[in-house]
Amino acid sequence: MPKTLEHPPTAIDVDHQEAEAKQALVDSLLKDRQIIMASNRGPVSFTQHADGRFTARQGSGGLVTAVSAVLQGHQATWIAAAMTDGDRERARQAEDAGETLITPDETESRFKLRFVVPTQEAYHDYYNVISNPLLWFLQHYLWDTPRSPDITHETWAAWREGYVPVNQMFADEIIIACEQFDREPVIMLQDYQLYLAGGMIRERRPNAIIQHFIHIPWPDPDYWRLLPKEMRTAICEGLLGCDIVGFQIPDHARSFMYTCEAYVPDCSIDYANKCVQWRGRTIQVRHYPISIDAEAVRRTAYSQEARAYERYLPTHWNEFTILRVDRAEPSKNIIRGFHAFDRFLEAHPEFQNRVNFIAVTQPSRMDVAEYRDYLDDTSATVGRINAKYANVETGWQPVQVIMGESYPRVLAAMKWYDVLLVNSIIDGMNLVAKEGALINERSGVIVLSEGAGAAMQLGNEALMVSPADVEGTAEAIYQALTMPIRERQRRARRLRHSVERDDVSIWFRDQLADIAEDAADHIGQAEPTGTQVA
Ligand code: GDG
Repeated sequence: MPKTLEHPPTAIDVDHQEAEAKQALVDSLLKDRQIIMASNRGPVSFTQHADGRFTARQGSGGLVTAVSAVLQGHQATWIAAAMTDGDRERARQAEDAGETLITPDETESRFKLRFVVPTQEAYHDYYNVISNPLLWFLQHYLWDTPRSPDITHETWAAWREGYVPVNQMFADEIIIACEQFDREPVIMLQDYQLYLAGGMIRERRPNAIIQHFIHIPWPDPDYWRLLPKEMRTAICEGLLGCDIVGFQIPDHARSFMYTCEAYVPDCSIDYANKCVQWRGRTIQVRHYPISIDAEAVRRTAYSQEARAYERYLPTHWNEFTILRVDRAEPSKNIIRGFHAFDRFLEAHPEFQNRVNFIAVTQPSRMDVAEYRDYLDDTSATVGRINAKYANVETGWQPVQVIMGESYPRVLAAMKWYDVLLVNSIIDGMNLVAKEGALINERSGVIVLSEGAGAAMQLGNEALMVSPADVEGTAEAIYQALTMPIRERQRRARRLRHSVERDDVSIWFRDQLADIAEDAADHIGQAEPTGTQVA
């Protein structure tokens, strides 16, 4: 006899049943199927030492942090571009030895790595001309449009000799990797460097299962018009080669559908069911807010290495501490954050000498002039504010910059803030806000940009600011520093619970569950594999 419920199902029962159903879908999808992950930056980068030995170091950045965490539990092949001399040399040796896959670390990692090795010129064009200054800038609304960008013959050359061929190299490597498996693997492409790869794989492997997740915002079609028609259409069509295109939040998913409607002539959009019909196929357009691996973040935050940093970091703290943690990246709005701090000190001089603003900054994309200039401008702003307020008697300097790359140090610093400032102009998600919410020990307040994807989840408990609003951001800093402790505690508790509940495993599970469900017909047709067309 079926068991009768003693009470009607609660929201928790329903959540639990839904989670079990999704997990069952994922388990059946991956029972005898592998994952092929592809991203520009790999999970590790290699350094070769004088004795010829290689050491591997985990890469930084939001994508690698999140994807490495979810892949630990799976057998997967990760395809990435060789970015350093060490990577290139390691890839060359692997090829000479007939080693098809590199194991980054024999003991811990279950994924294997394959490098794509473009020439340095092609890589430069793909990464330093198209991906970062063009696509990243476009997708974060970073242009000063009366002056930039200029799309010139040089941009076109970089597109044709860099972006297109490097995407083709990724597609080729992925196809080779697919051929090793009996069942069609799940291909998961990551981000804006690989927009053309999905379409290129589809051409040669019509039954491939392809999902593409875009970590960064997707602007309105009007802004995409700044890219020549051939480029923007190629980007949309490349993505429409996939089965599912995923974004961080619904707004970005919707903008993508509008952009397809505007620039892909033969497609039709079903906004209600969130899909695009194109050339006889249906492409799902979804959103999956990315998060952090709460357990792993805590492990690192309380590791010996992090604790070692905790011994010297307190020299930076003051009675009140404001923290920001970012790559030296224009979209993170670092300079405007300092302007807001300057306004705050001006408007509330009683805080002078008692508050420190610590910026943990990681130099990024230094081969791109805009990034070098931005870092220079950041340093100049810090110098100006310190010169304006420094107290020669007490030795107080209001702004301190900790430069370099160390994930344990970042997490160690996050334990201590009273205010975490995340004022990005626009941000796909922003993992720093979630890490801070999880591990801060002082019931610190998060001042969060309305433009960060994280606002969707954390917006109720953070103090929200409009990214260009210097005055409003200064005021939010003041409000945070003067907030009664009970309110700080209440907000901090809710933020922490929210991040604990929706961690990165859900981001990953939901994508795979959708692949299992929405691509079910298509997976049925895909067995057995190897139906090559060209
Ligand atoms: C992109 C999107 C989206 C590690 N070492 C250092 C360092 N880290 C870690 C941080 C954080 C991550 O890097 C940075 O992630 P964010 O999400 O804040 O930013 P992006 O790198 O721009 O990531 C973003 C993300 O992809 C995932 O989808 O959330 O919107 O732009 O985990 O702890 N950070 C710093 N120094 C280090 O040495 N500053």
